[in-house]
Amino acid sequence: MKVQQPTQIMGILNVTPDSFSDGGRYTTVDAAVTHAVAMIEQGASIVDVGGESTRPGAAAVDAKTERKRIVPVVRELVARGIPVSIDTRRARVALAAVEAGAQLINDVSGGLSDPEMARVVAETGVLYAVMHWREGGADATPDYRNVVSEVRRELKDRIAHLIVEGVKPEQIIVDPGIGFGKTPEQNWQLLGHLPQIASLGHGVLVGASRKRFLGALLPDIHADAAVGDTRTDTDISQRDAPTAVISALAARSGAWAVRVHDVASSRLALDVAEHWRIGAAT
Ligand code: PMM
Repeated sequence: MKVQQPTQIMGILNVTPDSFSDGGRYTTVDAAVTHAVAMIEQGASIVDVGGESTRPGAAAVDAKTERKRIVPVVRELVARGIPVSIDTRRARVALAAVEAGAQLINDVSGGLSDPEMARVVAETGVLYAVMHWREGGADATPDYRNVVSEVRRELKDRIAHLIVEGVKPEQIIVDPGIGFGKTPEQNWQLLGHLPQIASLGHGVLVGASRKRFLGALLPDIHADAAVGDTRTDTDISQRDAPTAVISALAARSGAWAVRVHDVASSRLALDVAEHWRIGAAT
């Protein structure tokens, strides 16, 4: 897989019992594969398999559990010719996934969680998505003076470290880490300044799908106390429309890929953005 335009879709496959929006659904290999095949049919170019939830307050899993969750799924997807990305912060889990055929390592900690990660990336030669992350991850304190320049600078530092460790520039993809220890305002600032992140000279991956800051845009369907106050599937899927709009705008800002749960709505949004681009160019 190469970093290229137009904007690609990375479909999310969380094989965890507790991910924030789809946790518990794809915990059998069969269910996971069926969902991955559907995402490819709907227009995803790659499926991002994750075995550890990164949501705020999520329980940590050990490496063995994470590996046992993801490797059989990666193997099955690769056997069907589906390009696979592995969402992990652990070098050994990443290596096991690459040995099973994964083509991209997606590390939400940008290499900060595991000092061995850079070596695995350099030795395997696969693509590496470096997400912006500070200690504490989703629970980190959002104490930025200028979130865009600080995220850019910290990503630049991570890239410099990776290059020293032998990773090739063309292997590196950057991600501003939307929702990870950032306020809603900071998330919007990062999205609004994606070209500044792109100016690092690497493909940009954007992961805003169904995140909490989008929920704040929706009408308050819990206003009536009699309706109850538990979040339902409908509440979560209402975030797919704002997610799709972000996909289209991210494409206009030159994103390499968007990481989304609902592939069909983002596919449509990207197709609209592409027709718009062609319309403007002809
Ligand atoms: N967000 C989540 C997990 N992995 N990876 C990248 N590169 N970027 C993200 O923004 C990102 C990620 C958390 O969302 P999920 O629980 O829905 O997977």
